[in-house]
Amino acid sequence: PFRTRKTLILVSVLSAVAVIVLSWNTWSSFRSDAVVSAQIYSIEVVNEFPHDPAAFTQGLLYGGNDTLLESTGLNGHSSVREVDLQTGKIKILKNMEYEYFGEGLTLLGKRLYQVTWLRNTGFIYDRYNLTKLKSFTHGMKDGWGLATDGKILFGSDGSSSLYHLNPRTMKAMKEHVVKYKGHEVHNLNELEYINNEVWANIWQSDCIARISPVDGSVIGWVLLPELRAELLSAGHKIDVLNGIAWDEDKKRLFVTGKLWPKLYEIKLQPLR
Ligand code: DDQ
Ligand code: CA
Repeated sequence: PFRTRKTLILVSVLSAVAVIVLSWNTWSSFRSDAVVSAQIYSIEVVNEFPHDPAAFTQGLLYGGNDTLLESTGLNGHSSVREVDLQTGKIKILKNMEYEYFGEGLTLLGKRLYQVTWLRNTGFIYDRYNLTKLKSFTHGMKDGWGLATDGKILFGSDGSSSLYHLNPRTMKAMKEHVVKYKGHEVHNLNELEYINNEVWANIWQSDCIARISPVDGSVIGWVLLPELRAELLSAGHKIDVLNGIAWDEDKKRLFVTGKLWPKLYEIKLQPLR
């Protein structure tokens, strides 16, 4: 009886270990599958709208009521503006001082937050008349993109970091390195918060990364080379894709680029 008891204990311990090992393997393969299966999307254009071809778009968001709020760059051409979606006409324009190069823009409550390139300086404007209310410094290495979930701000500085910023201090509360299958994704630029994800234009590419704000992992890629290609083949002197805006009410997704004469409303098509 002693032998059998010992065997029984051994068998139970071994099977317990086996269960733990097997479930751990299942769990890890489930986890790595989740990363590997990042969905790839192409796009379909649903609407085209005029866009100021002199706007070096650096920040873009939907302002409600068929308006867009936009930040433009280049020294001497930088601005924050409210634009009519249908006509592309500027409704309110605030030009910035020569020393500032406008970058990311986001709206939290009634305040518009804007960062600038190569100066650790940002500005807060009144959303309705675009009057400058104050300036701030921030906790990023540079000012590229901004977005918000309605509570905190997300920021990018051209590196692979996605920052969680405290809107009261503009200091970083968290910093995630954005990765796709373990590889760092650099050049994060203009941002947009869409359905619990942060979407980022990758500078000098025709790609948008869909990023989990929880850990910085890339959960999808949107590939849209045809927009820039079409504008270039029509002879337009344009720069890169930049500017994502989401209309939460009507679920409309808009993209444009630097010096692009058009702004596109697009829909995603999963590939494969
Ligand atoms: N950034 O948007 C990627 C942060 C900066 C883009 C800088 C582009 C500089 C263009 C300078 C042209 C001068 C005529
Ligand atoms: Ca945006």
